[in-house]
Amino acid sequence: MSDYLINTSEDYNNIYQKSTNDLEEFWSTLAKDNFKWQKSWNSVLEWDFSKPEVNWFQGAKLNITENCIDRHLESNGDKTAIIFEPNDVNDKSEHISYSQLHKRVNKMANVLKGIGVKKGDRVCIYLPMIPDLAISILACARIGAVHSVVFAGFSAAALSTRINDCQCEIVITSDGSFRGNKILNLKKIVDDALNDCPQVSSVLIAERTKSKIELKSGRDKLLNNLIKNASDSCSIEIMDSEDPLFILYTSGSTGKPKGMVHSTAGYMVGAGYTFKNIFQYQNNDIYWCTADIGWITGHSYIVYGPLLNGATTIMFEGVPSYPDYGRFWKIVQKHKVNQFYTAPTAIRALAKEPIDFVNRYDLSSLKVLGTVGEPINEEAWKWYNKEIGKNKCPIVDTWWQTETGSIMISSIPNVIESKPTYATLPFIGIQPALMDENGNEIIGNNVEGRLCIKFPWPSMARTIWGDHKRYKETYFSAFKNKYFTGDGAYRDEKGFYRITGRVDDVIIVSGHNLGTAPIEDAINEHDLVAESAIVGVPHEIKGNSLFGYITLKQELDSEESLSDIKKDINQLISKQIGPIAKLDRIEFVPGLPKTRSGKIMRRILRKIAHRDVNNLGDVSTLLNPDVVKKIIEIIIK
Ligand code: 7RM
Repeated sequence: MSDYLINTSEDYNNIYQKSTNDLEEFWSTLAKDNFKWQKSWNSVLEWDFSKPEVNWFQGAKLNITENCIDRHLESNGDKTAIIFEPNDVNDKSEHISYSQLHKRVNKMANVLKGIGVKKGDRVCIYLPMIPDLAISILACARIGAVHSVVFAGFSAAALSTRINDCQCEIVITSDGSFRGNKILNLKKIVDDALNDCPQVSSVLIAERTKSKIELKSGRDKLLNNLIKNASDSCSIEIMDSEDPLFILYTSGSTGKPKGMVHSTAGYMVGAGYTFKNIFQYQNNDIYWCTADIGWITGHSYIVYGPLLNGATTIMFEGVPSYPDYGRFWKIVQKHKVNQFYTAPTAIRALAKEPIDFVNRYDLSSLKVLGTVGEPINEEAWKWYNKEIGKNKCPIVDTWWQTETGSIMISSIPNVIESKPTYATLPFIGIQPALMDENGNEIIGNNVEGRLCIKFPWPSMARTIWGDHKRYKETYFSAFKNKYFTGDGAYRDEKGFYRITGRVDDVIIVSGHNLGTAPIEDAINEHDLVAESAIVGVPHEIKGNSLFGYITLKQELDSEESLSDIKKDINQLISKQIGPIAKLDRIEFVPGLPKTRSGKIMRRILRKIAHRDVNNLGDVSTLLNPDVVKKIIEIIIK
């Protein structure tokens, strides 16, 4: 029996060694001894990055919800699985035990079966951070349906694109959602989206805000009634290891979002093992990740990772600023949170507020702090360490991606030391490589390059839904036989990694990954816009803010009409993508710098937006070098 727990730096060194000496032996022992299987595998790993094809634990049978719920029932049925902390401070929090969760998931699973959902069907989940969200996810997994959660801040257009891409016929939503002092009418957004999704046959509606909603007869069904009448027992669907568990969309550098497909067994092993070790979760700890379940962080580290370990996980419905900037710390005190996992953008926003919002609360329960989503700057790191961790909580800066399924590079509390702005060392079984622009691996330390991963790991995404070719082009073509992350990284003298940021056209704003292309597509829908280019500029709180260069089809000189166009542009973006993608600054320019093959030179536009114009590099190869001077005059007045 080996759980490969990492408690000391010796453990880490030994287990890491073991995992890289014999990848298959390591992962198969871990998988066999720590998870419940209905049938064992015939082969541990088959892979070929040139296709790319990756199969883990082939031939094995399992259900992930048996691992997340059923196997804890006997010894831990009364233990709290989920603590739901509502948006309104005056509302009571809800504690859902493992046995209650079991019943609620079964009921939901039976509701889904009742409307005809079968193994392999895709179900779109568009819900706020309420228990129904976690329950719906698990209910899908229980009956072998593939869940596709769409973040409930996305617009109708973004939702319909995602529903149609993987051809969902079922949508689960709610009447509305509470966010701070706002109420969002989710059902209305779904109705708008479904105008473009003729294949959707059923919409299940959870009750949350009790807002008035319109029901389309034959299609829309209130969940409450169905749940009441459903049986609370539901046997598990037996799944193959490589059956898809879920699809989750992530922005790409070209227009369409990519539906990353995660498979069942490998994802389970990755999410379970990383959670336990990186957060050093102990039996009675209370763990809280502030992410939204609409993102991968919520999938792996609010739902699956914690539940696989029989942990208690908090789901928070609200926002850090409501009713005031002390809300996070109030929740930490209230539930005596032991592990707290959030994003740099939240840390920066809270660090700007008076320190009294922190000091009002008792944070002594905290043992481990985590950060994820984008590079954390040193100042924010230090504030988090001192003001929240009181200099006694190790910080895990966890680097990973939607595509990787689970954490890839991170320190480990009391095992691998924290170092400000560094994700530090690769997790067990992960072998990173830094590559130069000619495709050669950069050996040694104190070097910087493009971050790749050399060998498969269990929780990696297997494909992009409906577009394996794009999967290959995006991740396996830049560097031969390696997975390319899209990030740059620096490796210091000790071999610690510091992620330096994206090297492609993805910009991370307040922790949301935004591709430049879909935003530009939205802007270009404006009748008067000829062309646009988006770049990111450093922003104190959001990490980056969006700066848009726009060229118009005809000259307009009235300030008033220009400012109307700016408003229209942001409205178009809100409608197509969501308010998170709105531009902070819009500038009208006479042209965009382009290469001879017609590619917009974002590098130059980025530098100008950064006011770094003395070092633009070689602009002589541009099709239109004059335009650069004109843009500089406009931007740097
Ligand atoms: C988990 C998640 C992935 C991208 C990734 C990076 C950036 C994530 C860190 C980070 C520096 C970190 N998935 N990123 N974590 N950069 N330090 N600890 O965020 O698919 O939404 O984003 O986020 O650029 O490629 S994601």
